[in-house]
Formats: sequence, C-alpha cells, structure tokens
Amino acid sequence: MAGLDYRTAGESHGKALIAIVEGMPAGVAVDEALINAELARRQGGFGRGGRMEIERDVIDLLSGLRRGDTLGSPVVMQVVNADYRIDDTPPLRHPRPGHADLAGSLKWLTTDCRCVLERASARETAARVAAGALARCLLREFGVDVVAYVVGIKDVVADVAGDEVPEDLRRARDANEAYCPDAEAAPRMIDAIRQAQTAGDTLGGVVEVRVFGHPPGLGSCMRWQDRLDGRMMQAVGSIQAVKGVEIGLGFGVSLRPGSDVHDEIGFDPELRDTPRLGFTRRSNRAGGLEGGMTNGEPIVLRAAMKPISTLRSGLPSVNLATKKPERSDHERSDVCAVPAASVVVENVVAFEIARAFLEKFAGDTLGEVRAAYDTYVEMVRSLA
Ligand code: EPS
Repeated sequence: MAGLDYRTAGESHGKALIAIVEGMPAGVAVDEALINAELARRQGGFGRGGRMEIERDVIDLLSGLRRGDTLGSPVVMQVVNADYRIDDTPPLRHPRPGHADLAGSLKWLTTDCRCVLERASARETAARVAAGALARCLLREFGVDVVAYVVGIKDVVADVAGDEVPEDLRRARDANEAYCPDAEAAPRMIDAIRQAQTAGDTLGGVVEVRVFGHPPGLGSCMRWQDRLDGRMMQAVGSIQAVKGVEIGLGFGVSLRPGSDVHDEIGFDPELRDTPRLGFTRRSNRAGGLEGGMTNGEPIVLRAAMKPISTLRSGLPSVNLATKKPERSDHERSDVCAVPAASVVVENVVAFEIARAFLEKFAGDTLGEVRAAYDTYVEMVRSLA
C-alpha cells in the first residue's frame, strides 16, 4: 500500500491548479474552512502584486470524501484561476535573471519563455498549500501543530523567542501583514518592502517554521532516503525562490565546539504524558532532528528566499530570438512574497510530517492509525 503522497498540476494562467493527495486514511474529517483559510493567507502578506486582487483562491473538493470525511481514495482539490488566459498571454523573449526563463527555454527548446514560466510560477504553491492543509486535518487529530512566520526581510531581522507556544506565535504573527511575530520588527519589514516598491526593486527574506506536539521516532536512520531532515529540506528547498534551508543551528554548527552544539539529555517523570515522553533537553540546537529522526523536541527549520526575479526596471539580459542584449521583461509580479512563502513553508512541512507520521503509524482508517500511535506511546513509556 502506498504511503501519503501528492502531485500538483496546473499553470499560472491555465484553467485551474490541482492537488491530488493519495494515501490519506479513511475517516479523517476534512476541514474545508481550514484549507481555504490557508489559501487566503497565502494570497496575503505585505508586498503582493496585482494578481492577488484578481484571484479568490478557494478549493473545490472533487473526490475522496463522503459527508466531509475521507474515504481512503485519492483526494482531488481544484483551485480555479480567475485570470485564465494562457492561450492569449504574449510571448516573453527576454529571460529574467533568477527565474526559470533561460534554463527552461534551453531545456524545452523554445525562444518563448512563457512555455516554461507558466508552470514554474509560484502560483503552483496554491496547490501545495491545499495538500498541506489537508494533511493538517490528520495531524491535528494527534495534537501536532505547525507554525511558520517571517524572521527576516532583507536586513531587518526579527527577534523570536525559542520557547513560544504555537497559539501565541500564531496570534503574534497574524497581528501584522509581515506575518512576523516580532511586533517591533514587523513595521520595519513593511517599510523596507515599501521602499523596494518605490525603487522598482524586490526583496527576499527568511522564514522560520516550528513543529510542535509530534512524537519522537518519525523518519529513520536506516535508509538515507528516509531521513526526515533531508526530506524536509527537499520539500522546502523545492519551493519557488528558496535558496537555502537550515535546521536548528544550521550553518552555525560549524562555528562552535561540540560542547556548545549538542543538546544535553535529561528525564522528568512528570513529563511522561507529553509528546516528549519524559525526555528533556536544556536546548534545542539540533532543531528537533537527530539521526534523521524526530527526537521529541519542536522541529525548527529556516528557509532563505531570494528576491522575486521580476523587477519593474528589468535586468540586463538577452533577446532569445536575436541574441542581442536587451533588458529582461517586466511581468506583473510581487515586490516581496516572503510572508506568502511562510504559508507555503508551513503547509509543505505539515505534509512531510504527516507523511512520516503515517509511515510509522500506518493504517487504512484513522482508528487504526490512532491504535498504532497509542500502542507506540505506551511501549516507549514502559521502556526499561
Ligand atoms: C502568484 C501568481 C503570479 C505571480 C507570482 C505568484 O501571478 P501573475 O504572474 O499573473 O502576476 O504573482 O509568481 C511569481 C512571483 C513568479 O515569479 O512566477 C501566486 O499566486 O502566488
């Protein structure tokens, strides 16, 4: 039986975006409002462009449900594009440095970058968000929560404490359009985006995501393909415009001795009933992952997003047909999509956690998954 997996289909100005999710157990209550709320959040955040005024992303659940619960069959979700005009979009001959335009045009042997960019566009992330939000309907049955937020826009860096509870983090994040829990940094981020907009430029930044409430033992050290750290990096690193992913201290591990990197282990019997199953750490520099497996601590991962590659004034480029130097084309675009990317990161990470969860606690129905989960927790508690 195949595990949890998903595919996406659709072009930026095609008829629709599609997510096909396979391997959801039967009996999971699907919260359509949650999925649509995530789609709406993805459309928002300060720095978005004109397209988001045209679209109202909502899912149409085409299959996989009966009376609101999953059946175990593939769940197909569709987001219709209001701006459907793929056949009428003009050719784009001047590849934008940083976009898929040049590499893709050479790959698919075309001088019209449009043939490539329609699929390369970050609009595809609406389907990824829908898939991830569906997976969260399963995760929340087990108290697993995922929160992502912006921690940097260009050189404006937020100060976010490591020991936050998910609800507090989410509340602080949702209080501003930068999607940043640091109320002091958020307006400075918004100012930086405003300045870039005036200058015809674009900005990148850093997103952080935390996973709470999951058990230890997700992922595996037995096959390199199963290591959860690598899988999360693939999932997040494949998000459009992401150029770096780090877990815990990340690149910072190289600057410190081992005594200042590894997280001391303790045990507190009073915490036996928590997802940590009693084991404690005085720090979480590993970011919740050791040996490619969850260790019970919150997962902490950061992603660096480059500035959007469509600049109002263009950048030096070449006409693909004439090979003469000309500036890159300007398409309607965002000035900064880091807040929106935080929603994508949150949901793709949720999907990877759900996938790993169902590998360890597999079952055709939610009841069987729950039984497997409860049995495991009981067995860890009685380890001696
Ligand atoms: C996006 C829709 C796109 C862009 C953006 C993401 O719409 P359009 O190209 O019609 O303006 O706003 O895509 C890019 C930044 C990109 O480089 O492709 C969306 O729905 O997120």
